[in-house]
Amino acid sequence: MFSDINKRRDVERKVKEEGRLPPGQSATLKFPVLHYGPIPTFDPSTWDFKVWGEVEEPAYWDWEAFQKLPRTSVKMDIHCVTRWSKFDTTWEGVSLKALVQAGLIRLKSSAAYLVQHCEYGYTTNMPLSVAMGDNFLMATHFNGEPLTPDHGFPLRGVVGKILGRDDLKDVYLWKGGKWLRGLEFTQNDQPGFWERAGYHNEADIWLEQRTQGY
Ligand SMILES: Nc1nc2c(c(=O)[nH]1)N[C@H]1C(S)=C(S)[C@@H](COP(=O)(O)O)O[C@H]1N2
Ligand SMILES: [Mo]
Repeated sequence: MFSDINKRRDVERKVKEEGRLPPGQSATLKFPVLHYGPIPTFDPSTWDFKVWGEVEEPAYWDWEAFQKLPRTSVKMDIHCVTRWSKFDTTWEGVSLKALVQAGLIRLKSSAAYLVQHCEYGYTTNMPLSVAMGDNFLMATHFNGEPLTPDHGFPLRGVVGKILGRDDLKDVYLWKGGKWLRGLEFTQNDQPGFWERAGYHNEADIWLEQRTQGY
């Protein structure tokens, strides 16, 4: 539809003027789906969430217990390395920073990196400083609705840019693992699925850290 095309152009012009369009990106009004492999099924009676590694004690929550964790909502712009950006997306779920502040996860001082562990063995890594930012969320809801299966239902990591929070590090969306099942804290960096496949380890969207060695 012509009106959709015009609307997309208007949004792109606006975010560009506002300095919100990272280099090499274009705005989309759609919500593309990107992942490797099949979409897992969800069974609330067997789903669980584990936290292990450099923590004082491992944590374990089943689906019911996970619902009782403190919840946070955050508005962000999300940026995929395949060059689409989606603006003003609202996510709701559980923040790692909030869990740590509430003493629900007790990190050892040796914890320096986070590995997100997802269904089918997908992993992605980031420094603890990035994972503890307000722009990393373990999300159950997108724009007020539960996630759809293709976007990571029932739980996914999501990372993006919070307007005005220039103190935070902004990384590409692959650093948010869909169908998230656990967090591992490590002393040493452990490149994840796309990072081992040639994507950049740090993934800064403003520096266009897309791939390694090209
Ligand atoms: N489990 C899993 N999570 C994943 C991926 C994947 O292949 N598997 N791909 C990542 C990539 S490359 C992107 S851009 C985002 C896309 O999220 P979306 O499909 O909700 O847009 O998911 C990320 N999370
Ligand atoms: Mo991506």
